[in-house]
Amino acid sequence: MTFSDDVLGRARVKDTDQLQTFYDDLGKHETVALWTVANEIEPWFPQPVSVPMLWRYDDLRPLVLESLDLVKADDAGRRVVALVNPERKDISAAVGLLYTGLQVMGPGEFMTAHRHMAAALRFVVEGQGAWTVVDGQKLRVGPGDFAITPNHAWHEHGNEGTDGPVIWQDGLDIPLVNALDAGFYEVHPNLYQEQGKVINSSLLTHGAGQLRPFGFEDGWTKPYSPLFAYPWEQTYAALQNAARASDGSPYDGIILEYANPKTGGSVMPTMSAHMQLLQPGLRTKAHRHTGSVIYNVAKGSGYSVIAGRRFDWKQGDIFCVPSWAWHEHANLSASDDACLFSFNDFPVMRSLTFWREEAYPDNDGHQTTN
Ligand code: GTQ
Repeated sequence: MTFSDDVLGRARVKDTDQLQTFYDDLGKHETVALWTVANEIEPWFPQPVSVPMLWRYDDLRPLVLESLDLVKADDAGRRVVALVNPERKDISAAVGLLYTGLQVMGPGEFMTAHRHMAAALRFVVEGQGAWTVVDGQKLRVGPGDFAITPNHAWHEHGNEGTDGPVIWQDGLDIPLVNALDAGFYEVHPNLYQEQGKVINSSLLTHGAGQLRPFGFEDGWTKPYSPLFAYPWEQTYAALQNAARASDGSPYDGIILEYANPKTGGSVMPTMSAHMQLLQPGLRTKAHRHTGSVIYNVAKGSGYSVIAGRRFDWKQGDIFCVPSWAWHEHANLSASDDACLFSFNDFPVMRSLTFWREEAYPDNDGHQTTN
């Protein structure tokens, strides 16, 4: 579909020498005639600057491991290889206003505590022994686990394993926070947090799904989930169970949102996350929506068609879908599951009433690839 701007109600002023002089005069006073920029700043529909991207884990992993020997984690602050959209280098975003990176920690390594306005989440890609202390609570996380670091919560990370490095994916809303000029950052006054005695206490207390604490742990008033870590085994079992009873979404297969057990809503106010199961041979239909999404292939292999382009993926690969881009997914295997972890800025879209969604109207719901 193409839209012409040459319609009543859209800016359609023809240039003249006299107007050009007028525009120059406006420019001298740091002003502009709205009608010269109106169609650009008020597009008919979202025009993301970010492009669809796929980063292959086979390409990134050797570089991430190389950084282990090159810089000390605490010297770097965080030893992270950030994934940057070629069109968003100015703000270090992977897509839209979302940041992502691969963080590596060697055996026995740990870092000092800090907090910032940006919210963070982690998806563990490989390695045993990772921990993070969030709000004074120590969480142990392993491959496939999802964990949150809500905004302004103190956090510090480490790897107490002995076998080898841990690599996890960080997801943060740094570009969003910066776009709103709201960034603050603090180093912990004692460098390290005091820790509660029980490890994974939020999981032990709040991790039983529909079985909620009754008459205790009621005082939670923070605007994020009291559950900080979501283990892979529980997540995968939930997907398999749902698959026995439902076909899931036509666009995403069996897809589950990591929820705040207090509200049923997203884990944090700015970002939400999903894990989805694409059953063997499944090909979803295309849709598009406002909001940006970053995926990590948790299991299996397949492909996604994003804005008409096919991206083949396998475990560990990271790819992104810009706002309002058509997208659909396929599991190529006839025998094996594929699982996609993803995180997004949907809570921002919803709370600001910016959420829009539509199904691909043609070709039985499938894009033609170019
Ligand atoms: O772990 O707090 O990848 O502050 C980028 C910025 C991780 C973190 C990143 C951060 C962090």
